[in-house]
Amino acid sequence: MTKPFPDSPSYTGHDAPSRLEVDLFDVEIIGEPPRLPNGTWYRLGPDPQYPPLHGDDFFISGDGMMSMFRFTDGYVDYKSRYVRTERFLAERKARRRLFGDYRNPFTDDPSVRGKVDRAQVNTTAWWHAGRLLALKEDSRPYQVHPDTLDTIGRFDWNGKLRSETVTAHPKNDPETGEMLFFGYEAGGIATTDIAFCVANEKGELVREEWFQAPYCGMVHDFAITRDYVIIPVYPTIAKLDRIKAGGLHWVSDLSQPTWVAIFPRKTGVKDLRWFRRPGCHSYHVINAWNEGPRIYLDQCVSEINPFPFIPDESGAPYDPRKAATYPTRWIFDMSAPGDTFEERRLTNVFGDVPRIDERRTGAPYRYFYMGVVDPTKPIHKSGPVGGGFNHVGKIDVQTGKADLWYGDDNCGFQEPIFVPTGPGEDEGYVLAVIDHYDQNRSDVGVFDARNISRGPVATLRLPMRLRLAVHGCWVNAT
Ligand code: V55
Ligand code: FE
Repeated sequence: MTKPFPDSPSYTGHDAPSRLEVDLFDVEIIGEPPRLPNGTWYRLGPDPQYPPLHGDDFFISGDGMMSMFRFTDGYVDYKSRYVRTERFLAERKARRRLFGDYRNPFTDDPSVRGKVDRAQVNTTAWWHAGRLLALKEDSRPYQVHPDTLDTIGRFDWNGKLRSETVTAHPKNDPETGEMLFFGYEAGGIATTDIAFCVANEKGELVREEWFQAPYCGMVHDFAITRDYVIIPVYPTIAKLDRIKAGGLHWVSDLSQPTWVAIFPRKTGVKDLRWFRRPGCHSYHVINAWNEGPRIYLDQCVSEINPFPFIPDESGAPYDPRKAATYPTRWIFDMSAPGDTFEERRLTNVFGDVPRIDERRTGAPYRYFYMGVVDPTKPIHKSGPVGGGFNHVGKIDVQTGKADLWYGDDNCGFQEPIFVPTGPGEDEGYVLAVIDHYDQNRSDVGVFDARNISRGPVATLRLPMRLRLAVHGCWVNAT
């Protein structure tokens, strides 16, 4: 590589590109060896292979790096591999970056523009029906081998999928074994097409229905309940003219409302109803469920788009207080007419990357786990993905109480995940990467889900830094 990475926040410090494909056999375990079931924690995040084509780019515009911690009989092995996307291979051949800015194909090098798939698949490692998928919301999945992390190839359900995109936040229904998902910009860049899809428990695509959004807004996540599908559309808006002119994919326009599409799982989008509230933003759903026609949707909600690199249409400067992502409950009544809904905050702390016991997806639940930001303590980053989480937290949505652990002034946390060891939704372990900003190194904290504030019961000590991985999943060996 003859061109260095730029000296900008996306490419320096703890988030400097790692680019390392690692095989670390027998990770050092400090403390009580965790009695986790045998299984694997897969994680995926952006890790740019080459410096940006046009000076700088956003953190979320890196090549997908899949990694795994494999737990076997009390021992842990670590492995990481780039997803060999068509883009990754083309750039490797050229020994430089060929693709341009984040979600802007009009800025690509002419040698690849419109000819090579620009998918980076860098956001979520997802497991369904025996397949490990690498997902990013602007493109279709890639499939990765669960043991070797070798790339199997592009995955489109045997050519059946029509949507050009698949969300990084599908939902596996624990009752039916189905994977429900959606794609926005389904018909192409800046379109208002949203596709809703279902893969059955065998992993076959059995349903794909399209509908139109009021504008091309960002739809990072969605929710399912036993009877309904909920797809919120936020006024972070893509405009084709701007993108074609080489401008930003996203600008936030809070003069537009937030729209929430709700339709019955049984009858689909022909019975879709839109609800609305003043413009706001959310990246992540916590969970949702329904009691008859009453639907409860819990999400981390902020007043503005919390990514500092997504500007406001009005020119308003980034305000970290308005970017605070508070766990919030929205309550919809499908038996009443109208397009409004109730809203209340679930707790006084804020944070993001919430995770539940996924055996309760779409059903009533009590606890979730997330990265928590305490603005009175040192914050090492901003934004919702790796947003300067300075605590690991467990929130009780019945009482609003938070069980928190603060490491020290020089550390932060990546997405925590819950691994059950019994039927209870806090009966098990919480795993979270701990980034030591003062040591250029990371660890994994293994917490007792019933006592987060005690601190890790075991620490997996790593000899290297882990660049931020956005989302992961736990897969039992059986
Ligand atoms: C997010 C992450 C992305 C992306 C859009 O977590 C939104 C939010 C890592 O990529 O492209
Ligand atoms: Fe996400």
